[in-house]
Amino acid sequence: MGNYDFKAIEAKWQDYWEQNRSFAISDDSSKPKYYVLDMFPYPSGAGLHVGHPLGFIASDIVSRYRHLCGFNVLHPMGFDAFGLPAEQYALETGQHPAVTTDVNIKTYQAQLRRIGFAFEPDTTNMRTCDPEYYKWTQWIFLQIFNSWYNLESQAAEPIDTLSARFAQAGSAGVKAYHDFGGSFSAAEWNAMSAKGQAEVLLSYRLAYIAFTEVNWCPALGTVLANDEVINGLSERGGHPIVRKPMRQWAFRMRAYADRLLEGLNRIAWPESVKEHQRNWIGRSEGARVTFDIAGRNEKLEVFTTRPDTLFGATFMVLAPEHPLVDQITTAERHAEVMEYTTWARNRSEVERQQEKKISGKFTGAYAVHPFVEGRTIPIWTADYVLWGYGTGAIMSVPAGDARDHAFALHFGLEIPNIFEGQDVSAAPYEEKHGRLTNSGFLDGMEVKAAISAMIARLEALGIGEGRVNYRLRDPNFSRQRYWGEPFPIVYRDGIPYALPESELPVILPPVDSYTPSGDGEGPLSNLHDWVMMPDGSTRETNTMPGYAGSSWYFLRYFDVKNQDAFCAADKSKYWMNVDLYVGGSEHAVGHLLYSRFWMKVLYDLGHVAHDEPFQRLVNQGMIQGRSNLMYRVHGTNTFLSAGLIEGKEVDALHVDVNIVENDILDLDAVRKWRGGEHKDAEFVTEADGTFRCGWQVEKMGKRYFNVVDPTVICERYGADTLRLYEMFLGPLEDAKPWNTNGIEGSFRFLKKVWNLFTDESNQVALSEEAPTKEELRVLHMTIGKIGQDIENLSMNTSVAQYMIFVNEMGRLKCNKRAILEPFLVLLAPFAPHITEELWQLLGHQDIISKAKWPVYFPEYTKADTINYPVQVNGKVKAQLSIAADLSKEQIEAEVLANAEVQAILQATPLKKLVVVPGRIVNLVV
Ligand code: ANZ
Repeated sequence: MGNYDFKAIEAKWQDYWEQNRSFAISDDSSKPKYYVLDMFPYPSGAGLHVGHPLGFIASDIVSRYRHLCGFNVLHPMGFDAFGLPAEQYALETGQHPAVTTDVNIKTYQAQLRRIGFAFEPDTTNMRTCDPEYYKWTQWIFLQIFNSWYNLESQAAEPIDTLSARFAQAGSAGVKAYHDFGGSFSAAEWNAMSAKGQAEVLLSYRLAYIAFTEVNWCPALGTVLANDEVINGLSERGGHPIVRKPMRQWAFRMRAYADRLLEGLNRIAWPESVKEHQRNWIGRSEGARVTFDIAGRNEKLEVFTTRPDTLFGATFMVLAPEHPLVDQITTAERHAEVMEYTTWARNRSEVERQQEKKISGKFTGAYAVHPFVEGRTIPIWTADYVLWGYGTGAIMSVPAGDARDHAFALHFGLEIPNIFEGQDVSAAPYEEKHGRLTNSGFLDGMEVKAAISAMIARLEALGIGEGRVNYRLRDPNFSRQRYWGEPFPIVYRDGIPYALPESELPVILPPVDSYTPSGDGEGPLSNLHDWVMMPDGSTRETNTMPGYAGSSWYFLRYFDVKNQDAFCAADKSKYWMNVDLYVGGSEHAVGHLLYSRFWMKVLYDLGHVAHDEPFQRLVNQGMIQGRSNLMYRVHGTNTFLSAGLIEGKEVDALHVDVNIVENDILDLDAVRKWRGGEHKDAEFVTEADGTFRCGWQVEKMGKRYFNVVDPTVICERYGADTLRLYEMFLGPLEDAKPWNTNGIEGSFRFLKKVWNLFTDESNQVALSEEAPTKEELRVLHMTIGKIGQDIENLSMNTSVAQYMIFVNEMGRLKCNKRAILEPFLVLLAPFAPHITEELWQLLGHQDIISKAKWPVYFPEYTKADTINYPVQVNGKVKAQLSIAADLSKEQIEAEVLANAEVQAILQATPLKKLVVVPGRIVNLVV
């Protein structure tokens, strides 16, 4: 029995892989490629805990497996390095975010290296905050800025093609996704000043400036995206959010709504993530209907998915932000209504949609019902109607829509029973069809048909049309912060212009203070000399948001050193798209949607050959912490072991899991813990002298003292044990608690593997004998199972199979090279260090990482003999071992010739013999 010196072994091979660049990608594009990607980490000050590498280990196993199968594999790992936490820290401590980010990255790199990942060596220092990198983030932004969306070709095109069309034929023939209010002829266009033209183009560019109401977080001094706001509070820090109009960059991502939906059908993602994106995009078919306003010239336009319910509309509602509110509200109501809209605009969207807090005001104005002679409909404003959706105005059908119904009830408005003989007040509204029965042309129709008939009628009258609406908003793309990419944009005369490519990157300048200016402008606006350009133009002082660098990083990994392009076209054609993407489910509609959008723009402009970045997505589950608790008798300084607390009034205190082993507290350590906070406490132990802790599962985090550092585990048990154990914890996609107590099992298993190959002097001593069929059977079952498990990312069951294999070898007393050598290759993706070492000891010149995955022969897995239970009148009386390749008749003959069977038949004659080949023998006597 040898000595498994994992520390020396792991250090040796980590150095070897690094020095020999063992996992560098090759330029040989004749080889099949495999691109396996992890969501790259944001390097936080706390470092990695054992939960973080879970996905990385799974992807590393896939990557090492693909290497062994002969693929050109790319498994990169860089850093998402711009972002709020580093800036928050800078605000608190004055330390430059670049400095703390660099320190954190180095910690991460050291931690990751210790786990023995097969990362592509050129990628492991890629950082989104590196000017070499963000030069291309800025470049891609300019690509988006310099394009427009052509609805005819359903693609982005360079903005020059649009100006050319305007110059030739004016705005009329152009079908674009835009927000330009008017129209112009070619002559008018050509007569416009350069500024005038630039202004018009801004309404067409895919990146544009909007003064939009945003989620402004005073405490963080920044604007947050909708998905960064949870229940009216910032996702980070839980600070309150107010609505504030602000100069923002935004993308016309809505133009891509249908393509973003369609693309989902072509990718292998978890159905839940796809569904999340579909809901986020929120395509809904309906109609726009235009109403006259009694006694006024203005018209009121609504969006409805149920135009067939028009006869049931009893009031109209405008969003508080709707400009018509101010115009149509009658004089005597004006002050009251304006007070209301001011209040309502500052409520968060979530609050506004909660039915409990119904609010609204009557404007005093009326709309005219288009079909019912003399019927007018009161117009209200209420905050349950959102300005950003549809037209920001609705027709309310209390008999058809739950929110409208609740509103009508609240304000005592008319609720007509428009159903035939049904009591609508008690009806579940979504299930009923809110439609007036005496509506003539709709009578007796099903909902779908009625909707179409109504749209046809509206179109014929010129007061409405069928419309598709999307819930998706154009996302904001700017922050009033320091630690992000500067925009390659300058303003002249209030108009933003792109800086020439030759001026990229626009370097983030140093600042003295990270404090936002207070009025919402970011710290860069304080740098007068930087802001003012020599030619009098001024720089954009916003920076790009957190998702800028992560929206395209997967395109850089295979060409990190490229100085001439964000990546070479032939390389992206070869490497994209990502074959397997592993990451957390929290990015479902943020990062994963933005990346798809960027990819599609780059595709339209001809920069990449694919329009979907990630072919297969897997969300790894969260590893929760397992906290330890110690119990203090209430109001005293006496702690009781967990077995002694029954009937006592105790307070549970978290204690550092690192000074607890198998739930037994290290009493010396706890007295020294936290500066000796408990040095005078009394600890009452169990009869056996141990002090036991309680435990509970919760998030892994500093404040629960349940953080386990992977490096500590690697030092104690080794990286191979850590890798194996993380996979063994359970299915990759499940949430599961970390429990250091269980790790011994994985460690013992690897020691067993070591001993299977080595003798007392740590020399490998394998026999050259030919394998038996039984040995081959176990080997090939293992080959088949592991390969399939890795493809299915079912790594926890692989670990079980390894254990079965090693136990079987023990049982069979097998130490044959022909069996054990291929097994090492099978184990290598999970436990790369120990397998490298044994492989070398076996005399191989090349490393195991360059070996070949063993070929699977299913025929070996078939057993030589089959064990048949022999039933007599339904009861099992004997077991017969019969050769597996016999025919039914041969089996019958064997059964009848058997001594045990003959003994039975001596007593009673056989009536019937039934053989189910491969399964069972039945005798009826
Ligand atoms: C009349 C009606 C009758 C409606 C009925 C529904 C049921 P989706 O499917 O989400 O697109 N709506 C339209 N714009 C709105 C806005 N800005 N804020 C709040 N609500 C708005 O839902 C569209 C429906 O939501 C529209 O159809 C409209 O109410 C409402 F029995 O019109 B409906």
